[in-house]
Amino acid sequence: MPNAANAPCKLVQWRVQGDVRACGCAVTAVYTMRLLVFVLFITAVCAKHELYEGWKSYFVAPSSQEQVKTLHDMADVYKLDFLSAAVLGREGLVLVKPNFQQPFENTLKELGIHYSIHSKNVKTALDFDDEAIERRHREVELKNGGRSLPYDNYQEWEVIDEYMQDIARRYPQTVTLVTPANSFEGRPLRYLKISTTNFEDTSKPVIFIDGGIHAREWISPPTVTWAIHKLVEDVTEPDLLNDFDWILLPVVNPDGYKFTFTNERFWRKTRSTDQHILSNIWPGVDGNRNYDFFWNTVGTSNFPSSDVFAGSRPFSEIETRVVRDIFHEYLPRMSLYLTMHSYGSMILYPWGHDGSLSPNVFALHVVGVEMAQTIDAISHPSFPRYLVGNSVHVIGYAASGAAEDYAHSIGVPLAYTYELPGLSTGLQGFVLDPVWIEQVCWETWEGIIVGARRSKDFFRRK
Ligand code: 0X9
Ligand code: ZN
Repeated sequence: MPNAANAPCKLVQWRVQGDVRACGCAVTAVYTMRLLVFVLFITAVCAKHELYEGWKSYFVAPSSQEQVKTLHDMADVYKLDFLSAAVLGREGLVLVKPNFQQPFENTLKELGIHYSIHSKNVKTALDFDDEAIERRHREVELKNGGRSLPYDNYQEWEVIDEYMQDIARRYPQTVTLVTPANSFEGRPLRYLKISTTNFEDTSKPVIFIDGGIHAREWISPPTVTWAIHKLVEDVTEPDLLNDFDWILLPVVNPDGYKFTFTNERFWRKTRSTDQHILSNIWPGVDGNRNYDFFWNTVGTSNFPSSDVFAGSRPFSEIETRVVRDIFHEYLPRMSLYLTMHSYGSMILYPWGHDGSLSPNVFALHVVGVEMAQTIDAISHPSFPRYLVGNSVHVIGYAASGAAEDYAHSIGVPLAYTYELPGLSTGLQGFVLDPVWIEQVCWETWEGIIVGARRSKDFFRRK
């Protein structure tokens, strides 16, 4: 197997076409982005993933609800890290550290829970991922199709950030860049407002989509930047631009996201060090446990070493406060909120802390199913069909303090967590080879189109 760490670093290039070429400052911006991609790429391919030496990943396939629950309970005992939840009829993918592998396998055998090994050494699999990413970088010039942000490969934070600034400069009539705060480590937290009326026509519904709250879920931010692309650079659904105001926040958690490219591929949380006496040793809070909705009551931890540490209080994190403030600023007009996660091909709706249903469950379910059916109809056969439903019932565990629950609890009528598709067969790299990024983005956009249009119906009736 090729070792990406020793591979020569290649310059990344992509084609500049159409209106990008027509504008001098845009060309400069695109060259800046190229340079950024190059510099960041060197960092990425040189990462060695030593931390994951000897770790294994397993597919686990529970055959009853009881086994789903047992698996979930085993997470604490064996320090399991589920990259994709194991649900009935759909196997999950879980990382297991060396010390726990034998007892974990023994327990699975004892309980009759079916499993197979996905990767015998996670570090090796991550090196393989690096190689796939490098291969895509080599092909990028051929494939980029004139878009000013590449979808041939994972998008690093600096590249996304530069893209957002560039789009705002190039399309001042419709795009406003907002930077309400900096992240814990000082990166600008930015979102784009996209509107034909500068948000002044208050009869229009507002749609809010965010991504990247969980740092390691790399497929999430590109689905949000793709939405920007489709609303600004390549408008094939003009009604979506004319009839709605949009808020698009591709990376809620830039510190964590950055850390997954430079240090730990499977980092999930923020990077704050002020939340617990031990936060300097174990930084970070799970952003999706930090919202003020039954905060820290279920599926969370008080301990900062946990991947589901809820923080010291609701909205302890600047990153979640920024999202909260967007909800409140546009609440009366917000018809739809989507928060992009991975992976599992699921569309989840409230309530995620106890599995009970909202009074608006009919609308939530109908629109959720329509988005899923639309995606399934055009989806690549390699991806599983979408599952739609209440998050506890579909994903198999309860968790409080999540974004979609908070949004719905304060009055956003349609609020969903998307668990985007993943592929993890054999040694095909960890979750999704970069060749699939664009496929996921355009499929997901088809779902967003339907969700947006249907949200208008429900918004009028609000
Ligand atoms: O556990 C989560 O935060 C989400 N899954 S992930 O694998 N991306 O971490 C699911 C959140 C589901 N929503 C609620 N619990 N409300
Ligand atoms: Zn997530």
